[in-house]
Amino acid sequence: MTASTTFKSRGVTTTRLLRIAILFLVVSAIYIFRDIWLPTGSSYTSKPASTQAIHHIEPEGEPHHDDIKQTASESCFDAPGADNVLVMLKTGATELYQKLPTHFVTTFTCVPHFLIFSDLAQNFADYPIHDAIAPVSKHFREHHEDFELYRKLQQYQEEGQDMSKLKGDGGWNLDKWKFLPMLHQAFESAGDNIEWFVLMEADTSVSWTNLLQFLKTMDHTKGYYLGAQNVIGDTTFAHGGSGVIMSRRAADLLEQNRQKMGKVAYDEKWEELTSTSCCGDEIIARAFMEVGVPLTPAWPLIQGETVSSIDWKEEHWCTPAVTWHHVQPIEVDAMFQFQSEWVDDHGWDTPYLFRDVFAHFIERHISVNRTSWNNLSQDKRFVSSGLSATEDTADFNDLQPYEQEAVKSREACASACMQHAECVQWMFSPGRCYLGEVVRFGKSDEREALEEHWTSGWVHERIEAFAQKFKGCKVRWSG
Ligand SMILES: *[C@@H]1O[C@H](CO)[C@@H](O)[C@H](O)[C@H]1NC(C)=O
Ligand SMILES: CC(=O)N[C@H]1CO[C@H](CO)[C@@H](O)[C@@H]1O
Repeated sequence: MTASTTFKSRGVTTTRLLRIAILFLVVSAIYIFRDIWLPTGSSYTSKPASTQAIHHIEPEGEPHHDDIKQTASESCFDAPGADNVLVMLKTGATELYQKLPTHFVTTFTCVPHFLIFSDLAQNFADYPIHDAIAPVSKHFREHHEDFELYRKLQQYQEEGQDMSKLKGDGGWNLDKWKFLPMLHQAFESAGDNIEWFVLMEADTSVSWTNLLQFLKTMDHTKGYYLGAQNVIGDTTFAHGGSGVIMSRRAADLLEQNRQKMGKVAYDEKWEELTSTSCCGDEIIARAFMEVGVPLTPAWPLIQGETVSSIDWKEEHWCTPAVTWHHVQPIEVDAMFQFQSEWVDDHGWDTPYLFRDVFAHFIERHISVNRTSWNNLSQDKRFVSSGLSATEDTADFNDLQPYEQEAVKSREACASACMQHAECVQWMFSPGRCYLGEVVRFGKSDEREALEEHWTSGWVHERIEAFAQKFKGCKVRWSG
């Protein structure tokens, strides 16, 4: 709307004002009565109505189509399948303010249904944060040593103190108690439209487009419990931080079993098991096993590494990248921006693969050598005899002459890499030369308190040749 059109004539201005007034009333009504009209349960947090309303307002006057280019982030809320997924984010009160805000302004702007679970009930702006631990029996909550932090958090909340000060104070012991109670709360409150449940943590990054496309490859009426496979004792479980996916059928089987046994007896049994287990994600696997739903391995789609630490090898290259773990807020944002660009260019039915992530984030950085850089090369280690070495380092005297030479300079180390046919990257610090047979980007060690910093380099032609081998490869959806 511009001033010139407004002052054209009185008639036009009045009609316009009327239209704006009606629009305003409609939008206000939608906002005020949204709880009645929208079928979501009260435990659901959906996108704030103020931003949702933006979708309902038509641009005033002459539409300027080039000004209102629909970007991925505007349309992502309506992405196909989005309405059938409930995302649960597990966090803790000590890290909440550091890690949660980024998710709200990135991934969660696309997620119609999500629940935040923590170890303390509170609000974060307009969003309710649920206490996952509240349903745990009183005798554990009030007396068990694992719950010391839980009790302390409540005291800090009452006293209006900053909960982040309690960081590192037994958060790990408390964490395992959140898992199963949290699933029950989500499973019980989910609307009929929910076909998939996805559990993530505050340091997990989820690709919304790849996740939705991955879910489309499976049938939610079958029992699925998926994730990055890990083993403890004789339990194979989905690693929590990498992300866990559960079908509606699996959720229903679990809840039916709990009903059948009686909720109180069931919960008591699993609390006892939790008290002796190391980890909540392992407990989930056992609870699903009990109802005949074993883990379906989903690594490497579901990933425990970051873009910097992952080994860019064959298994990954043509696989869609669904999650990352141990990510910082800046990485959550970077992946979200990448996804938005990707969807703008490719729509919602083409997944991006690890190789696309590599092309976007890594390729341009590895054409140069980097000083103060630890590239995580570790397949061959040459260490001069005077220096401390790890167990798997070969005896210096057993090395080939050029390998002994490699510990003397970065040039010699780079040249040793060229002499090993499999070597694609090297890292050197005086007295040490490590070679890598798979690309890992690594990170700056400039700020680390090291006596000697590393210099790293990559063999660009060999990496290029590796990438060429998979040109035109088929998308690998199975783990
Ligand atoms: C990296 O360093 C090695 C050893 O000094 C050298 O041979 C190579 O040319 C350098 N590569 C680039 C891209 O500068
Ligand atoms: C995987 C690996 O090689 N890690 C090493 C990276 O370099 C640091 C020193 O900068 C070592 O402490 C790590 O063991």
